[in-house]
Amino acid sequence: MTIAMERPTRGTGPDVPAPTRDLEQGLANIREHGFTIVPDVLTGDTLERTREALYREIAWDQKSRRHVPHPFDAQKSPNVRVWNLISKDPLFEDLAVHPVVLDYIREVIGWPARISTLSGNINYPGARACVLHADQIWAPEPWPSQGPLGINFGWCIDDFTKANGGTRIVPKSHRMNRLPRADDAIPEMISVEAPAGSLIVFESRLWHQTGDNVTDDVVRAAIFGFYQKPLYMPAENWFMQTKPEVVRHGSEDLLTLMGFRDPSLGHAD
Ligand SMILES: O=C(O)CCC(=O)C(=O)O
Ligand SMILES: [Fe+2]
Repeated sequence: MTIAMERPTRGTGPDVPAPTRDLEQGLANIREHGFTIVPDVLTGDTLERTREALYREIAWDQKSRRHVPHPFDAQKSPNVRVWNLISKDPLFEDLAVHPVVLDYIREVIGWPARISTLSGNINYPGARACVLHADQIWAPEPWPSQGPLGINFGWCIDDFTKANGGTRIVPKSHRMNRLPRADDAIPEMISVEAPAGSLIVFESRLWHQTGDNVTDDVVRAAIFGFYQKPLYMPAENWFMQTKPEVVRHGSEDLLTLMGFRDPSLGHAD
């Protein structure tokens, strides 16, 4: 499909809710716009150590030639994804069960939920936009009218700008309650611009994509945590890839999200 590259607006505007730390306001933003931005969730030393840990894992993946291109990303684009973060550093476990994340999960899709992925998405200079999509792409249409089947959390590990490929969003597109189609009119998009440490929270029907990184030397690193109602299969296979020490020592919330606790569909004892 052809994607509008122009008219992304920055910051706030009529369709861009102001960043808020207030849960009720954030939930109202998600209902109205499909997304909300929570500022200063990671700060100071925690943000710095999380950034170091992410860049360390990227370097290791590249050194060990593990990088596998993701089908969403433009071919030959310098966009790198890093999987299975939960097993790679306790700092990433903390992101997966951050209290702000758990609050939104409970309110938007309910509890227990499943974590589908926690992955790094690093947009290097020259990286091209990924395909416009909604994250519940796996759900056959018509989608249920009651609400989203999942919720995504984008951790800004570096500053997000329009130029370095901050996530592009089609505000209110969640109300279409379907995937974008090739014959849709070109949608108006905004580029999320937010400082490192911000959290972008968007429900799974919202149309969005990684932006183009048109800078010469500014990297945009992010971590995306996607959660869904527990009857859907996670994209990452936690039973296969999780380190034994995480299974032994992870928090109850984490193990519930990964399927190690809740004795329902697809659980493991
Ligand atoms: O990289 C981004 O800004 C968006 C990534 C995304 O859409 C996804 O991982 O589902
Ligand atoms: Fe997505």
